[in-house]
Amino acid sequence: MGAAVIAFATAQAPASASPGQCADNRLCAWSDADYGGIFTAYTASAPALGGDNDRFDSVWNRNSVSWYVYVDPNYRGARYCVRPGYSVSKLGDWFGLHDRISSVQKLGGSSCGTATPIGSYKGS
Ligand SMILES: [Ca+2]
Repeated sequence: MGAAVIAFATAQAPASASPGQCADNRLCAWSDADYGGIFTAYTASAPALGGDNDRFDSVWNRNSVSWYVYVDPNYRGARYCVRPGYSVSKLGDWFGLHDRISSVQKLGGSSCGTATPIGSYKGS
């Protein structure tokens, strides 16, 4: 085995930046791209999003497990996976998901299973 040490920076987002709204152990979502607009954070699965239905355009997963996002309520319809520490700054750039997410599901581990991962690593 190599002796490489992988170190992850854990820099906090600037206090003035919208991503700073997102606390640890949450799936955070915003109504606008680049973590702007109306902010909502989830600590558990939600089969329906109420007033946030079909509203999100950016998300950030600050959990150690993956979350699925679905385009229909009750964990139905097209399903995509946001891995631990990953974010999507503009859901419209990923399978046209702008204003389409209708349920979110917290998984038991980091694996995405057969679901398509979306986003890029932002840090957790
Ligand atoms: Ca939808």
